[in-house]
Amino acid sequence: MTGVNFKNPDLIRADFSRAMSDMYRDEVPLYGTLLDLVAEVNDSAMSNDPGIAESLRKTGELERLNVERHGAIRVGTPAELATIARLFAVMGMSPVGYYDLTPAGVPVHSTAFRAVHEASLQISPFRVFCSLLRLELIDSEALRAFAKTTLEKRSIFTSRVLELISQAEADGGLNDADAEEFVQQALETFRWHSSATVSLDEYQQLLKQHRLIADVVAFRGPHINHLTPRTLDIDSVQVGMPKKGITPKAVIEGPPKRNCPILLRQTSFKALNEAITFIGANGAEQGSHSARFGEIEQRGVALTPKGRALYDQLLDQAREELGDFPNENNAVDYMAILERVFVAFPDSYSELQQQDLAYFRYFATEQGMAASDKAGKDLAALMAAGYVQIEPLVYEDFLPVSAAGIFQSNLGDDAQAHYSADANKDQFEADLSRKTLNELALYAETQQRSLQECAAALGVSL
Ligand code: OOG
Ligand code: NI
Repeated sequence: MTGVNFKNPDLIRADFSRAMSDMYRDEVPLYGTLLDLVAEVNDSAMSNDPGIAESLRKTGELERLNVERHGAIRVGTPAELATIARLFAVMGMSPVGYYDLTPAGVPVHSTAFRAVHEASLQISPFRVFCSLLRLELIDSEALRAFAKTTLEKRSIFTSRVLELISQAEADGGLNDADAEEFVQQALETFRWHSSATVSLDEYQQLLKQHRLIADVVAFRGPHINHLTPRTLDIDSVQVGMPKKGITPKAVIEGPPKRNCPILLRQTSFKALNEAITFIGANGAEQGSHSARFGEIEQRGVALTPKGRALYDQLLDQAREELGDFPNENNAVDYMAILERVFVAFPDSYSELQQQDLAYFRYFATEQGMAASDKAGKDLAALMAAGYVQIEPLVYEDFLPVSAAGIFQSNLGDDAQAHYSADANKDQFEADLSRKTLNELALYAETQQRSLQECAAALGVSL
């Protein structure tokens, strides 16, 4: 009988996330050091403020905190992108959002594969930021043709994983044994290769065009280039990194430190320089490549369209005042400007809720369930009476300006090309062979579900 014994895709994703983390920790020991530091900081954040742990427990985030991470890959062709989407779908991950990185001088556009329902996110919030190289942005015709044929020759998926994807699509899922094999086979796509598919000279030409182009074109597969654990206190991790022998990037991307964290703050350590064997007419040639790095993130509340517009406006204002991309030389100034400018962003959950700036989950309190004077009260009145409590809905996505900063800190400042190309979501979705989901609609749906559950628990209509 089909359909009965399929493994839950959320559990396949959890297994895959664990296997990926183990592989990366073996390959990049500094990532293991980072995981230890983040665990220490998270433990002390929770023991210093028991309210944090309580709030995380209520929303189900406590269980997911230690397994939480995101990664990133860069693929080279539409066919690779479409197949990666099918691979992630087996694990219950859908493409959410569209990110255009060309304004920041990076020749890619991207989406994030992740689970969309809060119950699935609670089992495994693992996400992958996936970028597609825009070959049309290579201006040398000869190099563009070389890149295209090189990419067309490679196969980034094992033949077994392709079979298992088709099987999952045809049958509607995978049983335990097939799911286990799927995880092992899928992992191969993300593995590092210390040998290139091109000569050192070809690599250097690609590199000259753009570091990122070399990273995508010169290798057999889209190696995972970082994995990012989630911390409850990114400022402490930033300060703690050098003590563990890790050098962080100059500025934390995203909003400044606040009482009520919003969206996403991120920092990373620089990519390692790793030895690579290139092919050569007269035998192998030795060289190196840097791509793999470590990153840490702190997630805050998801913003409504109104809140996001205010965030974008304040970030623009801070960057304009700085007059340059944030870097090592202006980092202190930038942080000061950012903090000053963001004073205009309300910093209590009640203001964020009342002004419709952020998304929340609503919970009926014991007092509310016992009360007899609920009928006819609206949400604000129920909250004022202490019958309903709110918890922030965590932001599950990425930020284009921050992502650009992360790319840049690893590619080097020399990687800032100027492209006149525009965002091209239609082309991206055609290449992906499906639509990307709108993240704001997903948050609104989760908020609505929680309002309905809350109303049902209280026996009122909201
Ligand atoms: C992806 C950079 C973006 C983030 O967390 O914003 C990213 C990449 O370097 O491929 O991972
Ligand atoms: Ni990242």
